[in-house]
Parts: sequence; structure tokens; C-alpha cells
Amino acid sequence: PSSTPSGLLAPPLSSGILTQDELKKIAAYKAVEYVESGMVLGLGTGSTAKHAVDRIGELLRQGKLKNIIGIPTSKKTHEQAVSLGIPLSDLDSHPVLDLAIDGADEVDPHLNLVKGRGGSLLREKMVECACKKFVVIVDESKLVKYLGGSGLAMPVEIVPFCWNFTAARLQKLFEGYGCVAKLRTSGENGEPFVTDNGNYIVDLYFKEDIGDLNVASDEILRLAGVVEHGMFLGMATTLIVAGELGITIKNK
Ligand code: ABF
Repeated sequence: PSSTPSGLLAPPLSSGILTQDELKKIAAYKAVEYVESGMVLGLGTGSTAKHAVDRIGELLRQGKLKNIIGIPTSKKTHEQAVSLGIPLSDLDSHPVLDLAIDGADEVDPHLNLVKGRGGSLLREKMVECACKKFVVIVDESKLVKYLGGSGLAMPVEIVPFCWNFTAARLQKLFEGYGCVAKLRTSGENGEPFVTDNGNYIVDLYFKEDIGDLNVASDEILRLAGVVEHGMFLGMATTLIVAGELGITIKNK
């Protein structure tokens, strides 16, 4: 058994090798144990959060959960929740949420996150900022020593107007860290990827640790044309990690 940061012993999840999707599902189901009847819930986006939304729908159908109100973090999750019969609302009607459950692309040892490789970072941040508790669910491949450390993208949502200008300014901001800024594209013809909010995404790739994340966050947000970035700093209250050796739960 592995030792969790909270000192609890976690039993091995299975004797065989689990797929990444099975690990995601295990983390998601564990998170849904935090859900109680009557809660207003932030419903995350992505392949891990999808399992949590499915599970909430299942428990509602079985009558094991009652009076849940879901606030979806993307159009895709909205559609999924509607198909499962989960009652939905929005932040205008429910500005304070009891709990949100969502995945992440990277998690550092302080529970800071990179999110948005699925493209839903703005709505995710708006919803998850409004939650009393924010439970993050990942498989162990998402754990990094520092954000940007996986060599994968740090997403920034920007307005489409003169996106090249904004991308160049973002790259310049972090030129000391070997930053390369790339417009996210979709489809065979390389059209810009368009978010649920009608914006574009620029992915930042760093060669080095960018250091103080709060400074980086402020500098990015100060650039005109930037809508939001994918660093979620100090927001997660609980992290659930599923790995081959068991489930690890870390609270802030
Ligand atoms: C969302 O889903 C995003 O913020 C993040 O980009 C992604 C995580 O992906 P997955 O759960 O599919 O690995 O939470």
C-alpha cells in the first residue's frame, strides 16, 4: 500500500495494470462521494470530469442523490448534464456554489493547476472561483514539479481581434524563459480553435520554470486582448489522484 500525504494508507487499486481512463474514473467516483443532496454543484469539463458528471446523473436516477443543481463549465458538459436529466442553472441565479469537481492538465505540489487544454478555462475559472470547495480529480500522470513543467501548453484565452499581436506580446513577456506562443487550431485546414465564448486560445510553451506564478498571472492579465489564462492558483481545496498504487487525497 502507498502512503498518502494525509498519512492514510491506500490499498492498491487492482492487481493488474489499469488504463488511464480507468484511473480517471476511479478519481471521479471518489470525488462524487463528497456530493450531498441539496448541493449546488460546479460540473467540470474533460474526460475525467465526464465520469463524475455521469456518476452524479446515475445517483440522481437511483434516488441516492436529490435536489442537486448543476452549473456546467462548458457547452459540452451542459449537453451531457441535460442528457442525464441533471437540473441546471447558472452563476447569475446561483452565485455561490457548494462544490465543484473538475479535472486538470497539471497539478503542482501546492495544488496550483494548469487547466484549459480542453479549451474551457474561462467558464471553469468563473464557476470554480465561486465554489466553497473545489475538488480536483486527476490520474497520476498530471502531477508536475512546477507548472509548465510537463513541456505541454499553458493556455491563454484571447480575443480574436489582432490575435497575432497579442500572441507576440505574450511570447515577448516570457522570452527569458524560452517561451513560444502558438495559436491553437482545429480541423484539417488549421482554422483557429474557437472557445465557447467566441474567443481564441494561444498556447504558451516554456523551456524553463517561470518562477513566481502570481507575478506571471498578473503580467498576463495586464495585457489588453487577454481574457483569461489557464493557471488556477490557490483555488483547489482537495486533490484526488488515482494511481496504480491507490488513491491519494490531499487537502489544502
Ligand atoms: C478540463 O479538462 C480542463 O481544464 C483540462 O484542460 C482538462 C483535463 O483533461 P482530462 O480530464 O480530459 O484529462 O478540466
